[in-house]
Amino acid sequence: MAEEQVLNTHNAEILLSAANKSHYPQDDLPEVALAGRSNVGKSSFINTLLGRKNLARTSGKPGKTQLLNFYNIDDKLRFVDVPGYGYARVSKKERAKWGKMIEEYLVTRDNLRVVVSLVDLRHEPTQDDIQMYEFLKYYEIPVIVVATKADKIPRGKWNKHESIIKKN
Ligand SMILES: Nc1nc2c(ncn2[C@@H]2O[C@H](COP(=O)(O)OP(=O)(O)OP(=O)(O)O)[C@@H](O)[C@H]2O)c(=O)[nH]1
Ligand SMILES: [Mg+2]
Repeated sequence: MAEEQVLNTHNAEILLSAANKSHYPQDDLPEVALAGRSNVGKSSFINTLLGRKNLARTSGKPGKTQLLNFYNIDDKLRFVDVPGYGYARVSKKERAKWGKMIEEYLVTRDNLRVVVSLVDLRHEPTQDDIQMYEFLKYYEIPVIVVATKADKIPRGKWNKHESIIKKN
């Protein structure tokens, strides 16, 4: 592989947090967005991929990520940590605001190449998970479904739970 194509994942940093379009980075680097229910492990997934403990802030309490957080990976691509949906303990108004923020990003962002949609392997996909998947399909945004928290169920049940997710 030519040297300029190697991605140095150690060279990663938070770039900015955005509440709307006017704050997005203005260039044409490709972006990978992480979507999923609040607390499913989006921020943890970014840290795991990059081999970092605490680059993306995580929390045992849902609702940690409240803005679109853009991470610069080696000046070649970005991860975009998106606030989680389905978090019940925020007001309706607040939830509508988050929904708009996420939708604006997903629908209008030319840099977006793929959405990694995280689901909890322990449970059937929620209505919100299914709605997100259908939304992405409708807008023809490529999506990769990744299951988290596999370590919380016995290995022998992975296949069964995987097929439940695939069925939905
Ligand atoms: N056991 C286990 N715990 C996990 C896994 N992924 C995440 N967690 C834990 O789940 C909690 C939530 O993780 P976050 O990465 O903050 O979740 P998030 O999806 O970013 O949540 P919001 O920012 O609220 O939308 C934390 O306590 C993590 O340590 C996993 O694969 N296995
Ligand atoms: Mg988060």
